[in-house]
Amino acid sequence: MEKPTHIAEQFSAGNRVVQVREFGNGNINDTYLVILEAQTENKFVLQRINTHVFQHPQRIMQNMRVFTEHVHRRVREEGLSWKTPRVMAARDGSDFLIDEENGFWRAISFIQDSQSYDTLKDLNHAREVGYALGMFQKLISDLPIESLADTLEGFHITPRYLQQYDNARLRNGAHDSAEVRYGMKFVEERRAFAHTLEKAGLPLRPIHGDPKVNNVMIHNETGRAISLVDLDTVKPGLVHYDIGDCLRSGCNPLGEDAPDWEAVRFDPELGSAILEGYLTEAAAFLTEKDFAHIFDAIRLIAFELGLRFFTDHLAGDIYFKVKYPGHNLHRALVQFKLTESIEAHEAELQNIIGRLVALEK
Ligand code: GN1
Ligand code: MG
Repeated sequence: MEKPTHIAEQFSAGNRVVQVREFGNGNINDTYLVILEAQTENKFVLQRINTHVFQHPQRIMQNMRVFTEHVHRRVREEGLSWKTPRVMAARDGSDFLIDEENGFWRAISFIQDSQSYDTLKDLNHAREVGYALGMFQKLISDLPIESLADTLEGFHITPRYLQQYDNARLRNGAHDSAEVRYGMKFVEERRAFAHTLEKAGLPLRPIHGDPKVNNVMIHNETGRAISLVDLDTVKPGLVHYDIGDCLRSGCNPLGEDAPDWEAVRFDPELGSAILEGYLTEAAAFLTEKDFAHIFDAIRLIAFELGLRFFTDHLAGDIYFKVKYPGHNLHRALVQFKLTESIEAHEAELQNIIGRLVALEK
């Protein structure tokens, strides 16, 4: 921890750094929690941005400034109890630091008295996670998309991932493991479906991009969601990808790394609770056309993430961090199983969506 500790000292505003430890389960950036000797705000989050993935990290910081200013103003004006992480300045006053190996570091405040969880604890937690996404999208729904830079080109455009998959498959020649063959067949059967949201004529709006369960901060005492963190992929996109991602992560109780991928299932009851919480905030800015594509969004994003992991496996693990060879293949199979389960629950999910939307009208 010598390096992160040394960097942390540059962001600690003169306070003594007591401890630096790895934090969270991010698949892209390196994340650390820094503990300070300080009266108030005795921790912050330090991150080294993966510049292989985010090739223009300054754009992330620029978006964070635009985003934070906008949300802070709305929260203040409307008297909401909602928190947004602040960017912390380095010693020289800038909001990032580049080390001697060209590593890009930035620090953000920790949302006090709260924590996040990798899986949903109960239906109440599910409603809070949905509410958090609805609140987040509502707060940025009036932010002009032109004011946000594209921090990651092609992110959540499913047909682009299909193209990358085709390239990786061609370059890699023959793969004859049964699991790879299952994956390839799975993708082939859903080729046309990959275009469904891009062809639907939905509007671009500001989105979060990664609203999975463990990015929602839950207040330790009240159990209420008070923040949605991980703002690197806030950019113009389709809100449907956010909705889908929230359910994809929330309704898979066995998790993204389920040891037995064949046992993975989508839990519609948790899905219903997430959507219920989401719509309390989001129904006001969504249209009939948006509602009509919610089911497709849930199915598509599980498929998309599976496709992304699968492609990365074929390409030699160049995008997502892996803990062992075959990790990305395993993750892909988990998402494909989840997709299959979502497909099997289509009628039930369409009913749930119809009922919840009707309630909000
Ligand atoms: C990545 O690094 P992390 O865990 O915040 C990925 C998301 C995936 C997620 C799956 C920029 O997010 O799109 O949904 O892994 N982020 C990027 O766990 O690709
Ligand atoms: Mg993320």
